[in-house]
Amino acid sequence: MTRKLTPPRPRRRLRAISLATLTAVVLAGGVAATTAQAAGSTLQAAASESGRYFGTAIAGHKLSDSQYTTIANREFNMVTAENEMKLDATEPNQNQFNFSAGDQIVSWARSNGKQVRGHTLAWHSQQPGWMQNMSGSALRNAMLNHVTQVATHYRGQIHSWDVVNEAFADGSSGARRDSNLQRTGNDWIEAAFRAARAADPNAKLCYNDYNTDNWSHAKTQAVYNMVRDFKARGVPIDCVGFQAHFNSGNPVPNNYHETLGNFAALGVDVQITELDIAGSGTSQAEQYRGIVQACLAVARCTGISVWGVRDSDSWRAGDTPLLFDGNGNKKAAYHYTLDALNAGGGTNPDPDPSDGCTVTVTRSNEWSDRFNVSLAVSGSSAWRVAIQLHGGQTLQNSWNATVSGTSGTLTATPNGAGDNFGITVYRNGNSNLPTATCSVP
Ligand code: 9MR
Repeated sequence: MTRKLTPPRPRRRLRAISLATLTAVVLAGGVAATTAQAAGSTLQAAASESGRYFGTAIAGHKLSDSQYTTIANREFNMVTAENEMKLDATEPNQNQFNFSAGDQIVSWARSNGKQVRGHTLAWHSQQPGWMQNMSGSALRNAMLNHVTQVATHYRGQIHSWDVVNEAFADGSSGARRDSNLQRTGNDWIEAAFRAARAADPNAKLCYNDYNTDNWSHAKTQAVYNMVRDFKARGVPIDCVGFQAHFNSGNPVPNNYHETLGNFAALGVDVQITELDIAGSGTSQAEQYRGIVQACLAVARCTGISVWGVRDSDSWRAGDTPLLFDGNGNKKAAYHYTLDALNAGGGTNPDPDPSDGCTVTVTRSNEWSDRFNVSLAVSGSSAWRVAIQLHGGQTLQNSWNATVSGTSGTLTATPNGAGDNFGITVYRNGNSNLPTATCSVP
């Protein structure tokens, strides 16, 4: 069976407006909004609003952990096998293939309605022992046989394959990474892509790498030049995967959107394939928001996958780089990511901008029991903002405005401190970003 990605829709699908939102808009004196807030309540639902997927790496040995599978099944609709489809797992002895661990993950994914990214067919790392010791045409042929056999086994079940992984060197050289595969000849990458296309013509074929996020880095430029050359010469490549493993030594670049956009302009999809960001709290959350915003700004950025479910599942667990803590609780990074997917930019815009002023709503700080919301008014210095809290949420505090009400619909008016104000909201189990409508009284 062939499953193909629906291309991102140019406009978000309109979702049913909730009674609460409708009431808020009517109470605020506005016209019932025609562009309701979508508010997908899971990562996969929110990403689907723009036709994108949201995925995770899955480790087969964790599929018996019900907390793990509950979160994974609820939040994600794309699955990457963290290790189970790699070369050492699938061909432990030459020409003896073992697909049991990979099949288990594909089976879990498909029985739960999820798509699968294949990872990875040709890589210098995690080669089985027999391959590590090979060279020359024997290695080239063994590599091509591996690509063919594995892609054939999974034919029709893979959304995108990381055909070749991590083939460029780090640092300023812009060179290919030295490896036994590279020493078989510079054309090994395109040979692998051609073999993968022949074996599974419907899978999207990706080149996947890390440290390729900053547009000005030599490695990014080198991969870009290879993809441009492949497109010019008709080598079958459909996508570029950006692993996106970030920490203080490799921070989220502020030109990420430019990087994704420039690759997409070559005529390939771009995918964020292994996202994790070392850190905690608001600072980590803001970086996740930036990544989502960069992807949403590029039409051909078709999806985002994080590299694990909970921090404790991460290959760098000590960096707490994921969206759920070790107990399965949603972190600030989760809420910022969900907001950004829902609103296209991490803000809820005024659903009725026709009545003299507008307001945007942005999450701005997080604690376990409460969070801050920043509201920015424009269009008039005389304003009245109706803020719709979600079910359970209550007001703790406000600043730079006079705010009345404690739950449901709050009303804010200027108190002389300008047009930017804020509130602190107790979650009481509901972390959705409030919505707001501005009018001129
Ligand atoms: O998360 C994977 C970890 O469990 C393995 O031990 C490791 C072995 O190389 O690979 C990790 O996944 C890597 C991925 O396959 C390719 N990009 C970098 C990932 C993190 O190291």
